[in-house]
Amino acid sequence: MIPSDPTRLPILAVGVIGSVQDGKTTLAAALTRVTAGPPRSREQLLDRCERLRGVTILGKCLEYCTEQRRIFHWDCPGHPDHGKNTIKALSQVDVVILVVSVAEGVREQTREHLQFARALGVAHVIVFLNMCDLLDVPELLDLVELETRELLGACGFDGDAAPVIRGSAELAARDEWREPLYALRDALDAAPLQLRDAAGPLVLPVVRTYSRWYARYQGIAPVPSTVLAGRIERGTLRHGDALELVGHGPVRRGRAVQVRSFERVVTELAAGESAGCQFAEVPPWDIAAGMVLATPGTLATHRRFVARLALTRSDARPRSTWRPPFALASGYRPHLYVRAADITCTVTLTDAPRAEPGERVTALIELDVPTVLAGAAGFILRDAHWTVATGEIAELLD
Ligand SMILES: Nc1nc2c(ncn2[C@@H]2O[C@H](COP(=O)(O)OP(=O)(O)OP(=O)(O)O)[C@@H](O)[C@H]2O)c(=O)[nH]1
Ligand SMILES: [Mg+2]
Repeated sequence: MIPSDPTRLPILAVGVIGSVQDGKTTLAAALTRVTAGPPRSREQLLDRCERLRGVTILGKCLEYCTEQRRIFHWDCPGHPDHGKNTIKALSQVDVVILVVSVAEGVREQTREHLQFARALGVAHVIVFLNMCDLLDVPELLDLVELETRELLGACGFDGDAAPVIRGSAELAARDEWREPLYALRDALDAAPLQLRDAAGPLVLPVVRTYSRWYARYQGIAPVPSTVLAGRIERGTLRHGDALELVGHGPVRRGRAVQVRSFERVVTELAAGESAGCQFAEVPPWDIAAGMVLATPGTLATHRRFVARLALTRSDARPRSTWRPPFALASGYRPHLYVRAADITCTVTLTDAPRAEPGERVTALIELDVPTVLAGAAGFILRDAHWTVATGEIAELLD
């Protein structure tokens, strides 16, 4: 039974990952049918452009409740071209559901998404073996499960302990085979919660922005403002607070003139909540995803830091005959993803002139623009659509 006031339930943010067309969006639609919240179909979860392409591009956050948790469900894109959107979604989650189609087995993005999740500090994974309606040979299902558990172990998760559920999202979304979805709901109820500090100074990494700068002329907004969306990492966001945006250049000061949680306008939101903040006085062209909304004077930005890097193994890309495995040398300039920020950087190896795929090395990293690095769980280095390395910050310099 769902309590009368679901906003009092503890929050669990879940990212649903897996390779392209493995059934993540269909699973989201199926989950809305076995939990409290408006039921949605797969088509309703895709925007117009996504329906035309047939694949998820931006990812979407849904809110629903189980008996014990209020779930923020991030439906991530699986296509390799949209890895950046997957990273931004995963920067806001506590646990992940890995969807693996038993018809296809483990694929390249299955591994890459697990690599993202691990690098961003996610430790708990639930596996959903999807499309079991297409393949009902138990031995083959066992094989896919074994392969998935091995992959989890290789990516730094506890492969033996992870719950693995076999089912079909398509049938569950048609209300035909719901038992696996009940098991998935129970696994979400049993997933570990993260404790967050709601009393400290505010930290809200901006993931998306929406302009309301001209809306006052249309009578929609009373003051020119920009809507910032993201998940509160620490502290409490209150209506009327004077706040500052830190990162990517000079600090911008403004005021929170409206605070929203999904469709609800509220007066305050605590750490762990997904927030939309109408931020007055700063135009949208001065705001970039990756900036952090903070209590004035509490956050510093950094440009240079020492990092421990783990280079992606070359065998992680079994079908990469057309692209050489990446060795890394000093002066290399990939994109660095930390929280919701995406910044070009220069890597200088400190111990050796060159690092090969699969190696672990120490490097000095210099960002092109300063950003907030303190407290970040980890970061990802990518070059075009290919993940070069994941890493953690060892020491912040300046
Ligand atoms: N037979 C069968 N088809 C399924 C199942 N789950 C999903 N599908 C189909 O697989 C196709 C892709 O499903 P989506 O849910 O869009 O896959 P996705 O993982 O969200 O795809 P991307 O977001 O683009 O990576 C759709 O045509 C679904 O109808 C299933 O359990 N059984
Ligand atoms: Mg999808």
